[in-house]
Amino acid sequence: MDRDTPHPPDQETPEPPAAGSPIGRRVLLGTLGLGALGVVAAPTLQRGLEGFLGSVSGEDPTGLTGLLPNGGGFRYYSVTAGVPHVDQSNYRLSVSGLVDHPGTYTLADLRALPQTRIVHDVQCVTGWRVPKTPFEGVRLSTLLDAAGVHPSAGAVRFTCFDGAYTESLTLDQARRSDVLVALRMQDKPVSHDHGGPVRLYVAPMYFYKSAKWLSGISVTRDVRPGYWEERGYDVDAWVGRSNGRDDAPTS
Ligand SMILES: Nc1nc2c(c(=O)[nH]1)N[C@H]1C(S)=C(S)[C@@H](COP(=O)(O)O)O[C@H]1N2
Ligand SMILES: [Mo]
Repeated sequence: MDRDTPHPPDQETPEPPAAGSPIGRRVLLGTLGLGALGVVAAPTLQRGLEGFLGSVSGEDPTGLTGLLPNGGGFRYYSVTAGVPHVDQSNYRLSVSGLVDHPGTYTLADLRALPQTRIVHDVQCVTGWRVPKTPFEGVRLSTLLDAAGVHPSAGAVRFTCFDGAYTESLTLDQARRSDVLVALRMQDKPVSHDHGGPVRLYVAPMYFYKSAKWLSGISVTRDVRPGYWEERGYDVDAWVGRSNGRDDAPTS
């Protein structure tokens, strides 16, 4: 079956995304190489992506899915081959776009704001799930309120310091109390591999909405589809109610 799976595939649970995703096989292989390589296979990149892809095509790549050490079942995903390490000395989060008060937060600024802790299941659209995972951070709504969102605004766009990943939410979604700019995950600071020092956490949606290595929040008029959404995944990514699924709602 020549199924198109633009999302980093999870071989343990090969449940397909919505049929008809507009992406080709070649792009899938590119995605596999860059997305599913993970921590374990990273050195292979230095030998050249082409050779690597040649060596895995046609084989079961299960062993290449990067299970994070002590990750409690999380898979490592990045659409880029490398991500710069950023820490509290140089982390910046910009808030811009259709707001009265654009600005920049340091990690200390974010820590000084009220923190909210959410315990919720993490669900990747490819099937893997990590139950009851604590996330903690600043409600996105707090940052939006502080920025003063213009009446003309309808959406929020997120950018990442990996230089490639993007995400979007409608303004209504962004203002939900279970959407966090997360500084902690599993009761520890968000690690680099999990998108630290700051990642988005959109609890009621598939985990691709939870942009790692968050560096920009831009208020826009309309939703601009994010990285995976340009590759066929739903913008409104409610767990169990999107991407071809229609289970009992979980949010
Ligand atoms: N910047 C960035 N954020 C991202 C991704 C990515 O590749 N780059 N992958 C998404 C997907 S598909 C998933 S399942 C989760 C994985 O998070 P984890 O690596 O902490 O398990 O991050 C999401 N956020
Ligand atoms: Mo994912």
